[in-house]
Amino acid sequence: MLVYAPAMTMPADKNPIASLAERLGPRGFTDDPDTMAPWLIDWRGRINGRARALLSPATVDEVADIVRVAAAARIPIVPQGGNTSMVAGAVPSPDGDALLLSLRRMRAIRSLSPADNVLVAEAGCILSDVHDAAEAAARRFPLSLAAKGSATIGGLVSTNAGGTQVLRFGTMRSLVLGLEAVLPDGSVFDGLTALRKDNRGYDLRQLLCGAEGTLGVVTAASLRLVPAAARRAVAWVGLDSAQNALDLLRKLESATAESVETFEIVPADGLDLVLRHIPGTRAPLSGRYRWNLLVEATAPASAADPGESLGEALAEAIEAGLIGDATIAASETQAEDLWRLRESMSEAERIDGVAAKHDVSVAVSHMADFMASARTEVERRFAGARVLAFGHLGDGNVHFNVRAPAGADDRAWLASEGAAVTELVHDLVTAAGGSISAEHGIGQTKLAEFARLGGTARLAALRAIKSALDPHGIMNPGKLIPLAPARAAP
Ligand code: 2HG
Ligand code: ZN
Repeated sequence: MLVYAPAMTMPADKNPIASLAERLGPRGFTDDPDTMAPWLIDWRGRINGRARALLSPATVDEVADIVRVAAAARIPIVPQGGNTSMVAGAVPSPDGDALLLSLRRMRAIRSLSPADNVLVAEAGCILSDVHDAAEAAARRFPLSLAAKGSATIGGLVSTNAGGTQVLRFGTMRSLVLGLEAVLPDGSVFDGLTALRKDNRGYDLRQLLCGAEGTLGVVTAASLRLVPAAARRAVAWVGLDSAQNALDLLRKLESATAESVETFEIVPADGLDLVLRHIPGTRAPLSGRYRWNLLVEATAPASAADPGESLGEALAEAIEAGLIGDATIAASETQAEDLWRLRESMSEAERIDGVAAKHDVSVAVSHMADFMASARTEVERRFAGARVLAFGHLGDGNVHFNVRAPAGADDRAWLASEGAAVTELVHDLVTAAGGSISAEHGIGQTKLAEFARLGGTARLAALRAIKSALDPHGIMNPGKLIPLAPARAAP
């Protein structure tokens, strides 16, 4: 690991924007409003920003030059990956001061070492391209999420992404072995190691993971690979109790020698939304159950077929009355169809209307209780409000989204009730010892709630780290680090 000496403080450029345009050329610089427009609005279409220009550097040296020029002129930089943040973490502020920085031209896979089980990818690399490269080398990068076709490595690192396969191999943090990043003074942190052990003090790599671009720009990452999964078994389960789902998880873990990688929950009304809005989907079970689970177990070539042990364990669970019904995909196409039902959940909800979104976690064993009691409380306080809780039950993380009463004007309802709903849900999750942001980060939309509930010591430490590394506050300002308490945003 090598941290280059801090960049010399540069005198402020008289015309920094023109200098950057010249340095980056037409492929790397645009201030054309139409070209910039799609990148100035968040995925949910609720938060708009403006920017002076969109910069698309092709090398780490260009990124360093951009940061040096911006630091000298005190111009804010907003790094952006696939722009699928759920918390508007990559949208610049409406004042139009910032430079939007996209690393989509830096999309090379720099190296892949099967002997080390390490792949080095540039920040603009798309997650599905990393999956393909690992697979071509008989390996696997074991993190996945619905936006895998657009999410970039830089964005995944900067948000410490989770997704649908965290159960066995953890979130992005546990898969990043090293990073290359441009720090807020323009110096390059060259920490692209493949080391499994490295105790040289504070872990900059882990500081940058989940920093949401507030401590620098991630330009490349060394990623841990695992052996390819030669076989997988994908099941869809119908049952009426979320607590039974958790009991099933523990049974499956021992029955399948801990090969369960996915344990996702979808409520009946969530499945209804998917079937209504996503073309080509169909219900996998004949009955309608209060809850559905998507379960995947994988095994290397040398191990027993995970489908057999999964099938036996599910049959026993039906026999014991733990679950109502289950089906195991008989082909890759059927497996993909089951996955599609889960991965389309967010899109189906978005098509149906707006929601107060909450990305919460509690201890896995408390999640069933939390979902039931929080739902009762929300319905008691907000007549007709419809809770849609889905997601990563096996990780103790659900998206506890709350929609307007049926037939109501959902945008008007959200504007009048959303903040109060959010405060209630976050108060309940905090009282349960949980987190108000399990995997989506803080961004802009959770900032006020983080200020209210983040806790004095945590917030003071975050602010101290931020001001030590970014004293002029140029890196992604207005995200993650709350300045002062304010009202909640739904
Ligand atoms: C998911 O798990 C995503 O599908 C999106 O994290 C969650 O839309 C959401 O609330
Ligand atoms: Zn999720």
